[in-house]
Amino acid sequence: MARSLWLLLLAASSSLVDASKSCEKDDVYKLQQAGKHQLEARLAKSTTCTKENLQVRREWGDISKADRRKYIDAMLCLMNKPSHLNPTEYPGAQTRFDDFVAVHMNQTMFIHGTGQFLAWHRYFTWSFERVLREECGYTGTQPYWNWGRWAADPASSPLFDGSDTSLSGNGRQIDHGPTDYFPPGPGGGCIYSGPFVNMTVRLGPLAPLSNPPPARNPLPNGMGDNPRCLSRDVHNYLSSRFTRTQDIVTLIADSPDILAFQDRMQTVTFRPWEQEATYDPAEHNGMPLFGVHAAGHHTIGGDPAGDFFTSPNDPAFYAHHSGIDRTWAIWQWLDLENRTEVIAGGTLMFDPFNSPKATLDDVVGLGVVGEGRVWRIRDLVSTVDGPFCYTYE
Ligand SMILES: *[C@@H]1O[C@H](CO)[C@@H](O)[C@H](O)[C@H]1NC(C)=O
Ligand SMILES: *[C@@H]1O[C@H](CO)[C@@H](O)[C@H](O)[C@H]1NC(C)=O
Ligand SMILES: *[C@@H]1O[C@H](CO)[C@@H](O)[C@H](O)[C@H]1NC(C)=O
Ligand SMILES: [Cu+2]
Repeated sequence: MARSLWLLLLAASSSLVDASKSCEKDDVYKLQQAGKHQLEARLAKSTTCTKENLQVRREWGDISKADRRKYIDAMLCLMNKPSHLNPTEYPGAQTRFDDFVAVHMNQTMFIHGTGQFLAWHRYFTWSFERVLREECGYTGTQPYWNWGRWAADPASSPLFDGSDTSLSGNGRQIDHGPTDYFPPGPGGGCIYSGPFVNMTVRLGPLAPLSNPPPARNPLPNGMGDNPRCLSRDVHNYLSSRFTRTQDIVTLIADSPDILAFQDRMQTVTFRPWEQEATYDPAEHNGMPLFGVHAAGHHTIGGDPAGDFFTSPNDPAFYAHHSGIDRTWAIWQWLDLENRTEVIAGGTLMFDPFNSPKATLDDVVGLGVVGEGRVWRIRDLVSTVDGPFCYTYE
C-alpha cells in the first residue's frame, strides 16, 4: 500500500514536471549550480571583477517581457546607427549591427574549428553586449538560449514565437528542398512577425546551407551590398535529436578535456567535404553528427543562420552564442583550476593542413567592434577576469 502510494506520487510528480517543464530547473542548471562555488572562489581572487559589479546573464524565458523588449529595442537601435567601416571597401555594412557581421565574416576561417573558437566567440558576444550598452543605452545583460528547454518545439518558444517580445518568428512557409543534413522545415521564407520583420540583411552569403540559397553577393568576399529579407526555417528535426537537455549534459559531463569538449560542441564530423548524409553514432565513436553549436544555428535555419560566415546577420545569433558560452562556462566551473588556462586545436578552420597549434598567447582583436585594443586568449578564458565580469543564472 505504502509502496503503491509512493509510485503513484512519483508518477504524478513526474507528469507534473513534464507539464511544467518550462519553469523547472533542468539538469544542465544542476551542473551549473554544482560548479558555481568554484567560480565564486575565482571571483574572490580577480583583480578586475567584484561581486558588486558582476553582471548576470539569464535565459530568454526567465526574463520579463519588459526586459526582453529592452534588449530587442537596443538591437533595433544598433540597426539604426551608421557603420564605422569604410563604405568603399564594405558596401554591405551599413549599420553598427552589420559591423559585427563583417568582423565575424572577416575572421571566420580562423575562429571556427580552431583553438580560439570558444574564447573568440565569448569576446565577440561580450563586445556586442558592450556596444549595446555604450552606444544604445542598454542596461541589461546578454540573454542566452537554453536549447534543451525548448528542444521539442523551438518555433513556439518565447525566442521564436513571433510575438513582439520574441526575436521574431519563423520564415514564411515556402516550398523548399532539404539540405544535405536535414529535411526541409515548416518555414524557409522571409520572417513575417515580431520586432525584426523590417530588417534588411545585406552582407553575404558566403557559404549558405539553406536550400534554396540566397542570391550571390556582388563581391567575392561577401562584403558587397546584397539587400534581402531575414529568412528562417525554425524546425525541431535537429533540436529534438541533438540539443536536448541530455545532449547538453552529456557534452559537459563526458568531455574530459578542452579538445573533447570543443570538438563535441562544434562536431568535427561536420566536415562539408565529407558530405555525410546519414547519421550513425556508432561510426563516430558515439559522437553526434551535430554538436549543440551547429545544431543550434541550423535549428534557426534560413540563409544567415546556416552560413558559417554570416550567421550574425540573424539577431538570434547572440542568444545562441551566449548559450554556447554558458555551456563552456559550466564545463569550466566543474574543474576551474584545470579547465581555464587551457587550449587545444589548430589555427585554421577544421585544420585540414595541420595548421600551427593555437596558444594562449595568440591575440584576438575585433577591429571596429572591439575596444581599440587586442587581448591574448589567456585574458579571455575566464568570465571574471580580463575584460569580463559576468556569470550565468
Ligand atoms: C579584416 O582583417 C584585416 C586583416 O586583419 C583587417 O585589416 C581589416 O580591418 C579587417 N576587416 C574588418 C571588417 O574587421
Ligand atoms: C514594418 O514596416 C511597416 C511599414 O513601414 C510598419 O507599418 C510596421 O509597423 C513595421 N513593423 C515593425 C515591427 O517595425
Ligand atoms: C586538476 O588536475 C589534477 C591532475 O589531474 C588533479 O589532481 C586535481 O584534483 C584537479 N583539480 C580539481 C579541482 O579537480
Ligand atoms: Cu562564429
